[in-house]
Amino acid sequence: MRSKSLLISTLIMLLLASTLIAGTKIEFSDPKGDDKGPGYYTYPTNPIYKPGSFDLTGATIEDKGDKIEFVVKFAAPVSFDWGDYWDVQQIQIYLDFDRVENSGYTETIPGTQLLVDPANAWEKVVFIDPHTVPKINGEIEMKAAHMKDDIVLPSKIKPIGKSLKATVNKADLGVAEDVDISKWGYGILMLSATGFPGDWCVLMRRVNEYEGDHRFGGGADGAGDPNVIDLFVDNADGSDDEAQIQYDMIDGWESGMDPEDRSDDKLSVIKLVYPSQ
Ligand SMILES: [Ca+2]
Ligand SMILES: [Ca+2]
Ligand SMILES: [Ca+2]
Repeated sequence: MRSKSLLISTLIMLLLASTLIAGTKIEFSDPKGDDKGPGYYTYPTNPIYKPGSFDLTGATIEDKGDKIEFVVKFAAPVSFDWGDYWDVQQIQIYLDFDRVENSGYTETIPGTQLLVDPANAWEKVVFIDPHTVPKINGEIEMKAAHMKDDIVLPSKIKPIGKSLKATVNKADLGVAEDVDISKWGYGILMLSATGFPGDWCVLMRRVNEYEGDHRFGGGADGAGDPNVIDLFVDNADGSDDEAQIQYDMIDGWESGMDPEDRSDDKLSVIKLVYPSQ
């Protein structure tokens, strides 16, 4: 009698455990006010770049069975004045599936101008951009053909208030339905989208030495500076020290003067966030 009830309770526990994995939800936070890249970037001067538009505040990543839902939050409401689907944000989410040194890419999408630590080399990147799918695919084909199979577009993106919610099919990531997403590494980067990018940039807006109507300032006119305004770092609990960790992580870049000559550039190296660590 006793062993039977033990068996039943074991079965119930197993059932609960599998339900928990299917419903895995990861939450990240990011401090406010660190939307300055390495600590000294400034927004473009045109009023369409509302304060806080590029300031990440949090993210949730939720296992939904055959899909994963990514909600990325920032400090200002999404606007819809001139973009194809929304106006100014571009978000890249780098995923490290195996945490094996040098397994995957250490470069990022061309124009991002960062490298990833080889210990965190990524397998897939989710690309969240306000342009039409044909426009995005054309840009990837032209400028990032060597990694096009590993740049994954969400099946659905919903701008809601101060967030973008992107739904991604696990099949498009090439992972099994029972994968444990809490074991992955995440590199979530905030950039700005533009329909008129540099000819080696996949739809991201550049940072220059001086800010302009549609250019961020504080970087370089060459190509060595990261075109990233905010990112999640360390264990992404949103504590104040994460601002400085971010600044230190993506500072140290070097750039020549000529954006077309990238031989004299030195890119900064980022680490991803591992929720299970
Ligand atoms: Ca932030
Ligand atoms: Ca990897
Ligand atoms: Ca940050």
